[in-house]
Amino acid sequence: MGRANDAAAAALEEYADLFAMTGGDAFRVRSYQKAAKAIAGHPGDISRVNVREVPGVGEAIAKKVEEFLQRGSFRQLDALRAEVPEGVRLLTRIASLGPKKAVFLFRELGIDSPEALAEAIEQGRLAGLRGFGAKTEENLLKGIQQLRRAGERVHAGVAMELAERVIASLPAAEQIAFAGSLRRMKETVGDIDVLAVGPESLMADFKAQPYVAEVIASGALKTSVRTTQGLQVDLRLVPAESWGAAMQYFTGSKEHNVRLREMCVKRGWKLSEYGLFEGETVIAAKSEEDIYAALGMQWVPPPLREDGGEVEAALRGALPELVTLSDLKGDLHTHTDLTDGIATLEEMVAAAARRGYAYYAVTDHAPNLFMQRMTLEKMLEQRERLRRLQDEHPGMRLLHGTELNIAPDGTVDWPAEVLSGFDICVASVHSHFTQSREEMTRRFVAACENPHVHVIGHPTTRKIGKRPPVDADWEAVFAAAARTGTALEIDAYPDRADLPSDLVRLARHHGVRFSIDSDSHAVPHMDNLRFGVGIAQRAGLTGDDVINTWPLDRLLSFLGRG
Ligand code: DGT
Ligand code: CA
Ligand code: CA
Ligand code: ZN
Repeated sequence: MGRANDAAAAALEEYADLFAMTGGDAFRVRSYQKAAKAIAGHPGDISRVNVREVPGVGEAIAKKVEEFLQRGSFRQLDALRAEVPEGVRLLTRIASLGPKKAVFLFRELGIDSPEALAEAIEQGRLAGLRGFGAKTEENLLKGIQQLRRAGERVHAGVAMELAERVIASLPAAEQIAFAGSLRRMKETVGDIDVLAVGPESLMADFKAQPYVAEVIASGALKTSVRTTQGLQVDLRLVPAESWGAAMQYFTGSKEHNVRLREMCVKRGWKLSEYGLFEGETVIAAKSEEDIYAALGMQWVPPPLREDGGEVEAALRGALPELVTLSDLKGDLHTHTDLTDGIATLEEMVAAAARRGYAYYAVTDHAPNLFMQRMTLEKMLEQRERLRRLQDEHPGMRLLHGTELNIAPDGTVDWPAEVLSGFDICVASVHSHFTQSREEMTRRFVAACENPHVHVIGHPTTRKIGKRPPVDADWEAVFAAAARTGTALEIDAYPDRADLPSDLVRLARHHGVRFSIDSDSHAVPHMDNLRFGVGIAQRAGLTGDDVINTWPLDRLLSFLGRG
């Protein structure tokens, strides 16, 4: 993403928030938010092209963006920043506190942070204020506590494991499923939303589970708990006849749902978690498919429900045919105990065969990752072992590969004559994460230009909650990958989730191909591919975009081994 696009989008978003807080018109707030999103996702660099070309950017917004590009801010933003301090904006993240009340508290009592609000409540300074009774104060304190704890989102791997555990723990449910960001396969999840049809006793069953650390709120139809891992789970009981409507509503995203509700309003219909209604008459409620069909559109796969153009596409019947897990014919990035994996080559290959793969690559680390103690000799021995294993697996092509280290100057571990002996070379950044943007960009471009490098592994190198992404001019890297026919990896390991879906989408604009890999270091890690597929789906990828959905001969010719 171009820096200018990101920065301008962030400024517009900030402006939208501040505008809402100071009582600005909701319609205009939405139009700023939409313009920010469109600019962030626009493939062209807005410091070079006319920003008026971006859909949703009218004259007034274009002027603001142009001023921003010239001097890093714009007049209206400066004015609102002066009016509303940073801490006051944090107040609106407290669950029960809207923007207007937050600004009111600041103006009346000088409360400028969640901490200051907690203190004011404890000192009784809110007593007697209109709209702030004892019950409200209690809710605010709870909200502040939640905000403190909810700072962290977890990656989809943690969330999926817990969601599946919750579902398995409630056998009395007639129907049960998770919705929310997890169903949309977001790379990080704030809380888990589970819907169920079943007896009221489900709520008691839920609260009694060993994974429950604290019951946050409990009623006949909804119970929220904090689990021993700290993650919140909401369980909602829904009527069987509105199962589809409830799944639709609670899957979100909120932005997607807002779009659907707008379409309904135009027709005089109403869409809620109970169904799609015309007056008292139910038009659709039982299944999601019915609801989307009644709105005259294709059913939208959850990973696309982010108001990123999917509503328009579904209305035209033009949704992409998304890549699925069963499309994947093999894995192109895996490790064994020759380096930092824990399973043997034989165990990994046997596991791949059980999965019915048409091809499978072993890509242990190369020598420049010194702690792995790799040598050319060990690598060649492994190659021989793999060739012998090939005889036992006539239906699956075994590929001997390596995961190279991209040095700070963009070179890799071995000379060309060694590299050409591998069936596949993945190349990744494993060191010097803090190079400047220019250096990092040159580094990736050089790796792409190396004719022996087929795939760039986990390109941003981020680890969710642990390590930020490296800084690079991704547009330049993606252009180089497309030009050189180098695939970019979607590393499915859920704490990596790398590339993330917004960058996948952008890379695809440049014509890049992708490899969805597990980066397995043990047999069970192979199951993680589903998270990579989720990322690919969020980016709208089809099977053709993903090299490891291709038949063996097409893959081999991509690898120059045809
Ligand atoms: P998260 O939990 O932060 O990862 O993201 P979500 O999308 O799971 O959000 P969450 O848990 O707050 O709500 C689940 C879905 O329920 C959300 O995607 C849309 C729907 N929803 C919840 N509250 C509202 C609301 O106030 N308005 C609208 N339009 N939809 C809501
Ligand atoms: Ca959620
Ligand atoms: Ca929730
Ligand atoms: Zn790696």
